[in-house]
Amino acid sequence: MKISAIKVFVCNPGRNFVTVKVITDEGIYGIGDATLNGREMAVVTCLEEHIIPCLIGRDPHAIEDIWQYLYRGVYWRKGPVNMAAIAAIDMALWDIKGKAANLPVYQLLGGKSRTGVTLYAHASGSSIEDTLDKAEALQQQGFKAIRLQSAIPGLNVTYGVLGDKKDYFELQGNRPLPPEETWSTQKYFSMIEDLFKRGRQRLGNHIHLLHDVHSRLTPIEAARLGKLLEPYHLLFLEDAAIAENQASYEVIRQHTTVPLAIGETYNSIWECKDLIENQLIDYIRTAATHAGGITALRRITDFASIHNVKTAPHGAPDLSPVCFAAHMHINIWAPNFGIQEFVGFGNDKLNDVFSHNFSVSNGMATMTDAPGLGVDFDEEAAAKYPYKRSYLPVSRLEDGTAWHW
Ligand code: GCO
Ligand code: MG
Repeated sequence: MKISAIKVFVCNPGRNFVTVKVITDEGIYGIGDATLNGREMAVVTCLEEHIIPCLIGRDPHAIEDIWQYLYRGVYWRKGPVNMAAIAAIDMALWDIKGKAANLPVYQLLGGKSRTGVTLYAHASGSSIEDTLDKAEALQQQGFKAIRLQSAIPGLNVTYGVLGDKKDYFELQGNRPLPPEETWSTQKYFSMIEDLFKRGRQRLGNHIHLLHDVHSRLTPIEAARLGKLLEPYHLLFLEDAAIAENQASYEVIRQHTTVPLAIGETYNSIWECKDLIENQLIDYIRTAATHAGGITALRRITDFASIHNVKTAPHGAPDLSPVCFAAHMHINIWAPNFGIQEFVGFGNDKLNDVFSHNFSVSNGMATMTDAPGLGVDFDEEAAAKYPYKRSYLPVSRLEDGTAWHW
């Protein structure tokens, strides 16, 4: 079998997605997700101009060699653009291998370690009351784990809070220039404990609660938050602070037993190596699309497992259902799987473009035994939803200082 062509598609069925299709001379093709929000076209150019010409005529079964060829073989390693491009090729090759073997990808990884994938859903409200109403509705749908986020009184906008928008696609789908939002640590601290205190009172002790700080705190502030939230026993606190300096998580760890999670923006194992090796985190949140595909995620997963770190792959709406499918296969296999983030695939346009074989019931995702990844991409449907330049918001402190994501 040989790779005969590779096509790249950019479409916007709600928000932008970059999808790769690797086609072989035997008619089997594979699909991969290369979406890098706010920098989509950079990945398209990387693929079309620099990567695809090197792959035509190669054996698609040589997944590891192609991965190393694209990673080690170039002078410029890592980086989000490069790794998203490698990731999409890698996912597509696993899809092809599964289809050729007539087996779902998880069988090629080692088979099932569990019957289904436990999900955590999002409750993001315009007030604590609104967040808890949403959380209660999710609990009634059967979700066993819920992320609580609430608007911060005194700030005009709080990142991720839907307001009058029906979903994240409507909230973030089309912003031709980056909106700017204001952050205040002081105001955040005046709300956050109440959210979890009232959350526990209303939702009970059996539900897993989570929270995402979106890296707005410094390590010592994150340590304070961890201590403050200890009585409400979170499953994890996510992105409590930036960890470009991985050792800075020692500050948080020294002060609190709140389980810590990080990694959704990481592009390689090297960005989480010290965090994992020194057991400074409890959950690693790397995504197949951004960390180099299934091959790379499998390696991070195994490395994490020997240091008591579980996986909790990123599952935001800026990852396509192809990435979600890749996670499903890894999650079903991984001995140290923790939990999968899930925001739902309720958007009709998205379902017009991508078809998939997973379903959700009682807070768990399961999938059929379709060969490969079990997802498909409709080129004609995608053509109806052209790319639109779009950005995430930029965060500033109240005095105008540019702040962390
Ligand atoms: C998450 C993420 C999202 C990101 C989004 C950016 O945990 O789901 O932090 O909230 O903000 O992926 O597009
Ligand atoms: Mg996050």
